[in-house]
Parts: sequence; C-alpha cells; structure tokens
Amino acid sequence: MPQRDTVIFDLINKELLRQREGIELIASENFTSLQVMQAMGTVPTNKYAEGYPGRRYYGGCEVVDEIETIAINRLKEVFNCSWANVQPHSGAQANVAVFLACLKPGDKILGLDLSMGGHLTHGSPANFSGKNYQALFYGVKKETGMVDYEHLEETARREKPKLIICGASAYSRDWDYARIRAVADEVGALVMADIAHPAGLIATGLLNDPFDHCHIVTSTTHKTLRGPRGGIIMLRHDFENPFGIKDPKGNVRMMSALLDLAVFPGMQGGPLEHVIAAKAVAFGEILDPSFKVYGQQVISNAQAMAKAFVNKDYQLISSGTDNHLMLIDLRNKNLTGKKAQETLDKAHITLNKNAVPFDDKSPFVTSGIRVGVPAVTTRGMKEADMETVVNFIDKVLMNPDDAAVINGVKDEVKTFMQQFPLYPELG
Ligand code: DSN
Repeated sequence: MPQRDTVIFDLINKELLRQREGIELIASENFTSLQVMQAMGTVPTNKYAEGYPGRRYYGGCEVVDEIETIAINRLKEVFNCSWANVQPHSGAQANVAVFLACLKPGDKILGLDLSMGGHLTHGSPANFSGKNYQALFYGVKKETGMVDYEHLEETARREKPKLIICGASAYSRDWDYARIRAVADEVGALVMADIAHPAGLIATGLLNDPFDHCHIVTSTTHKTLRGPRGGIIMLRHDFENPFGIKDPKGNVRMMSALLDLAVFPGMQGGPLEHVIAAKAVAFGEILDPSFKVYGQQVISNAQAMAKAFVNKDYQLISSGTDNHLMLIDLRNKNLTGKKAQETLDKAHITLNKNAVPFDDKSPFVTSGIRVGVPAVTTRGMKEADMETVVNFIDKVLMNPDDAAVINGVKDEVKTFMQQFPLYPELG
C-alpha cells in the first residue's frame, strides 16, 4: 500500500481548523453530524451499482441495495412522498434529470432570473438549461423585492412554457406554489420546485409545502437538510408525462420511471453508494424531532440577524426574511459585494458577494452580499449571538482598509467561536 498522503491529510486538518475558527455565513453551507461525515468515508465507495435496488447491472449489490432502499424510504417519509430517487450527485444533476424526463431539446422553460436570485440550472445561458432549452424568465418586483407573480403569469400565458421552475439561491421569502400551479394548469405546463435552499425548513413544516402543487420537487441534501453533498428528486403524486416523452424503447411510462431512467442511464453512471449511505443517515436525523427544533432556531436566528442589520441601516432586499438567508444591498454603505466578501474573509467571517435585483454591477463585483444562518445555527448560536455576529461584520465593513481593526475582529471571532465546538471528537 502507498504511504499515508500527509500532504492532503495535513490540508484536510487545516480546513477543519478554518471551519472551527471562522464564522460560516454562506447560506448554502452547513456542518453535517459526525456520523453523516463518517458514513461518507466508508467501503460502499468501492462498489459499482449501476441501476436501482433489486435491478442492478453488477453482482454483489445486496448490501448497497439495503442502504439505498433505506435512504429512499426515509426520504419519502421526510417529505410525505410516494417516490424518490437518491442517486443524483448534486442538485444540478437532479435538475438535468428532470429536464431529460420532461422535455425535448428546444422546449420553453420559465424560471427565476439568475440576476434576481435564481439558479444557473433554471435557464442561464451559461448552463445546459439555457443552451438546450428556450429559457424565459420572471423576476422580483423592484419596489418590494418579492417574486413578481403577475410577470410570471403574463409570461406563462404569452409563451406557454412546458416547464415552470420555482425556487431560488438568493431569495429570502416563501413561495406561493398554489398560484404558480394555477397558471401552469391554465397553459398546460409542468411545475418543478427546486427547494435546495429551504428544504430543511419545508421538511419540518416551517415553510409552505410545495409537494401538493408542484409536479416534481428537486433538492440538494447539504444545505438546510444538513446531509452530505448531493441531490434528490421526489414526487408526492406520480403521473404520466403530458408531452409524449417515452422511454428508450418507445413505451409510455409514468414520470417516476422516466425520472429513474433520466438519472441512470440518462445522465449518470454508477451511484455514489457511500454518499447515499450518508444521505440515509441524514434523513434519519431529519426524522428525529430535534431537527424541527433546529429549523425553528434557523428561522429565529435569521430574523434576529435581519433585525440587527436593519438597526445598523443595512438595506435588506424585501426588508426581511422568512427563511434562512438575507440579501443585503451595500450601495448605501459605499461598498461592493466583492470588497465586502474579501474584507470579511480577512476577519474569518465567510459569506458571498451576490448580485441584488436590478444590480448595476457585474456578477464578479456585485452590489450585495448573501448572508445565511444554517451553519452557525448548527454550531449552537442563538438569537443574541446574531447581534454579536452583525457587530463583527459592521466593524469590518465600516473599516475595510484598516488592517488593525480587521485583525482585531479576527482575534475576537476566534475567541467567540471557541464557545461553539465543531467536531470535538476529531481532536
Ligand atoms: N451554489 C449554491 C448556492 O450557493 O446557493 C447553489 O447551487
């Protein structure tokens, strides 16, 4: 056997230290439990298992069949679904599979504009979704920062897309899924909800439930769901594809079968059974009542943080939050998102620059930042800690070129974070 790779393991330890000492506010990040992380580093990584439980293309799949079946069953219980696929390697892959199962190349899709908080896979010209399909967009209202449902409805009625996508990466409000379904039914479109960001809050009943209104729901597993990095696809109610997409043999199949075929062999090969094992562990944790307490704390923390920012005259898009994140326009502070992100990084406060709706700056610079609380809530922070975190952020942003102030905050952050141990079992 080769010698232990100390170069890489030293870097992994360095990353552990970075995560421990800093304040993690990237809205799409979280810290898995130790057992979720441990499940990922296990022997199913060695196993090829193309296919699905009970119908694989390789021998020796009896154990991974059990693992994958438990993952599917637990996920179905989490979201009260009739069908789920746990194989997508990421949320983007989950969305690719939905497009393959539902649409023909060139079909029209309608999603939230990336520059208004949407996601690359919802039709961006830089992504497969914008290259292979005719992408149309709705946005948010300039005055309120809320989804412009009238614009969505007008566009749907005029363009008659085949797929309407709801969901976002930088939107702090809940969704009116019933309203989107109503116009979709009117124009003959399917509705896909990409709940990657708020999934953990939906799973615990703290936000509107998309499943009765949206034909198909996709998500990542690593954001508010607090699982390993990965994707999932779910149906509460199965149905026939209304657009005549058939399986490779030309047979009409239910959407669940088309989605399974779209994931494998449509766009992935062997599933990552070690990650599926970790997904199963995470879904088990979500089914425990303690996960709802976590979700409630996420929302309380986000609201406490939003209030603390507003008290310091930061401008929040839509003036607040219903979920785990907030989007802040920094133009009244004479800062760009890029400068804010880079300066906060120096104080070990991690977040990301983000375009704000109707931004006049490029996506590399941006006028805003996105701030999320799932990770710091997992670390054990409560409402009062949000005020402390906002005070750190404000001190840095008000002194962006003062190295002494920034280093001082970095030291304060390190001391502060010692109250919130991360993976103490790892030494
Ligand atoms: N990159 C993710 C996020 O940060 O929201 C979305 O895929």
